[in-house]
Amino acid sequence: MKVFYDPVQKTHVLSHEIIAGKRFRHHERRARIDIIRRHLRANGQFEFIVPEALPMEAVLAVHDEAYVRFLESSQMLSKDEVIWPYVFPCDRRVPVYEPVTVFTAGYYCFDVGTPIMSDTWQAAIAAASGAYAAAQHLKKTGEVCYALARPPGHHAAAALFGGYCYLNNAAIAAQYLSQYGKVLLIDFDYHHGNGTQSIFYDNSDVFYVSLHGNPAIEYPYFTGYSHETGIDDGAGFTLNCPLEPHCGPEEYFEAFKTSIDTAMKKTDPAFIVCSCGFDVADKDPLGHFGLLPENFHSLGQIIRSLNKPTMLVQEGGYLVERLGLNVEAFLTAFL
Ligand code: OKP
Ligand code: ZN
Repeated sequence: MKVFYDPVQKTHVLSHEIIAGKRFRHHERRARIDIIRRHLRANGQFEFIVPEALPMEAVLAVHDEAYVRFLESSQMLSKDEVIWPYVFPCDRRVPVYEPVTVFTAGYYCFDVGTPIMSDTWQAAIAAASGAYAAAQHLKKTGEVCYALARPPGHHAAAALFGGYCYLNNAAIAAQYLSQYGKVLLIDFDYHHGNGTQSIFYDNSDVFYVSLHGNPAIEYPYFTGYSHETGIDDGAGFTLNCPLEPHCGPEEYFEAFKTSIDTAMKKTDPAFIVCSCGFDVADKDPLGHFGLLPENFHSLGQIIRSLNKPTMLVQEGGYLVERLGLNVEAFLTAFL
């Protein structure tokens, strides 16, 4: 299986984050990449490819131009500077102004866990390039492939970063593929992909289906309820399945099969893009569905059995010591 990954993705380094007022070492660590690479290398059935930089049009097909220019301008930061948003213009009825200093970066942001450093842009572009290269490879060959994306993408909307995400890697891939046929975007990360949902909310070309922790008590809290089903052309093309934390593998798989079945009947997709969040793993510090390595293999088998051209994009997964094993168990189901 081809794996798209660029070492530049490791230059983005996050020190800490504040969750509900408490300081933690940041969960989105570079070691996540290392352990996945180590496992896939040792397995021997994976071919690593450094993607070419994606065309800016592919980014702008998903993200607003001013937002992209803002992110891009962060390359001008010095090595020790950090843009760390902490004030957010929530009432958008009054005109708000484009950010000019670190104090106004909240204009394009929705949480305090997602700082911007001088290397953030190049890492985000490299991750998005991997997803785009995977989409091109899928279109050309129909072969399953995997983008080892970091930073992740599914919380990033057209003009918002947050949830450790800056560019929406899976959405960029899905948007590209949707030129050639309907896309089913399956998101199994523990957290609702508010960004992906937002990007395709009024679009019937990409069906978004997500299973995630109940947003009443789990990040990102304000979206992911089952009554959110899309608007305008996209009405009926979003399917959210919130589950209780600690529901366990049995209930999870039942819900997974039912949701995917509903989505497949509604779209009959030409392509599947899968946002793969391994924070549904047992003992993950940020997710609580309790999936074991063998459960990830089954998850892969279910997606494979849909029998559609499929590409896989890495999202979350923060239990570093298990992440490589879990990703390997999942991916080998497609071989
Ligand atoms: C990114 B992805 C937990 C707070 C967690 C941010 C989580 C971001 C997850 N109480 N804060 O894996 O969906
Ligand atoms: Zn997550």
